[in-house]
Amino acid sequence: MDIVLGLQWGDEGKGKFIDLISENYDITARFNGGSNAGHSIERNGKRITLKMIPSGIFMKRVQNVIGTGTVLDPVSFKKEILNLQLFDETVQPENNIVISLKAHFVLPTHKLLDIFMEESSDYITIGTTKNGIAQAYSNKILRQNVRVGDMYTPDFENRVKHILARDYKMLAEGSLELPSLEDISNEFFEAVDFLKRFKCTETEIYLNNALAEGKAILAEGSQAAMLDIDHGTYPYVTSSSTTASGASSGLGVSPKKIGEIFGIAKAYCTRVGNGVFPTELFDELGEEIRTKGNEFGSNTGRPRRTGWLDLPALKYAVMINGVTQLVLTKADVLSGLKSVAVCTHYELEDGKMIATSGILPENGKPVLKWMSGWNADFSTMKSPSELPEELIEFLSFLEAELGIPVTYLSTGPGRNEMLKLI
Ligand code: 2SA
Ligand code: MG
Repeated sequence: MDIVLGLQWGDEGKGKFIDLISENYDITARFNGGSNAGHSIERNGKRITLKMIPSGIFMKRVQNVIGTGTVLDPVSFKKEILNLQLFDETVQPENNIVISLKAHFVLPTHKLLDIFMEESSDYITIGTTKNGIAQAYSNKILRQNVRVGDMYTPDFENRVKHILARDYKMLAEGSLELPSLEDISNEFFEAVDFLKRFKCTETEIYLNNALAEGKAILAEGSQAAMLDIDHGTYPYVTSSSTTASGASSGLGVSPKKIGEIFGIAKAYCTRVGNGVFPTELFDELGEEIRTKGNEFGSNTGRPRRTGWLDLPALKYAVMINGVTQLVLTKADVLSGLKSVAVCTHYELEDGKMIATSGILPENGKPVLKWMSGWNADFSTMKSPSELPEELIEFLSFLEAELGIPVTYLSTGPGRNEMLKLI
């Protein structure tokens, strides 16, 4: 099993890369997160953002697994499937999606509680996507939640109704305008009925049997290393394991079965939501990168914060994930700049330099190395031999610093705008 992971704060271009390489696999599998993901894929000049559906969905022979480590919102999933069918009427989601019986449900009140907590001064404001992710995962950990497999049991409806009514009592204490309990409940159960059209099974067994038959699996990470619940910039993180070990536990596939680990990073950094961002640019250049790179949340439309590449954080992400190949995206967005910067260290007040870290120390500041910028027409580029010298130097610098090869370089948003370097 190979894995694709984001190495920064998300939106590195995972969807596009997976769509491209999924033809080499029999199965793509999501192992974490839920509808908070936004994996953008371009097809025939049109763009779609997948939230819960794995990015292999456009390959007819690829099966797409929604694994045990995910949280599934049936209401959002139903909308996503209907939207997908409008986008491309040839896809056959009912034949190509396999869902874990052990994946947890996101309930309608989880989403309302997410909004409630984000807006209440009693809680830290994280800047979530308001998809109820933390609420579903916390109820899973509390052992109070319902799972996909529960929808086949006779007391499912009662259990869900009980949870919804209980959550409503808490929500009623706030000032949030609430939809009627009956409406959200009906919408949820209708969506659960829709979900029953899909194959729901013990995906651990499905995946391990597939491996035993020699099939190739690609695990698709959502969000990214610096948003990992354990290893990210807590508390400004998502609530799942976004790293390589999360793929193993979220799918029930042994770490011994893991092969290549593709880490995706942008040539600069972006972050959406709150939290530390050592190399953030607050000036016009930051705005220029945002506009040129179309750095807006693919689902929520939120403007993304922009900044220079953060090597200490990237080294940390490569280390904890055991990344074997780096895929670099968005270098084309920086084209035309006279010089580009990379943060190589965090410098502490006493002059001590930190080269690898998942947290910017409180009294630390980023140290920037300036390199010559590049200028090229990436839209017509067909071969690595056309790469400008300055960019080749930038790539060599990254390879030397990270100790892994850069094997792919994205040259634009389109499906085929990707160069294989090695
Ligand atoms: P949540 O909703 O509980 O997971 O939010 C917690 C933090 O995780 C961040 N997060 C994301 N960051 C970047 N991209 C994400 N997906 C969408 C996209 C987001 C969008 O691809 O564009 O459309 O806005 C994503 N999902 C979660 C989030 O910003 C919080 O910092
Ligand atoms: Mg995204």
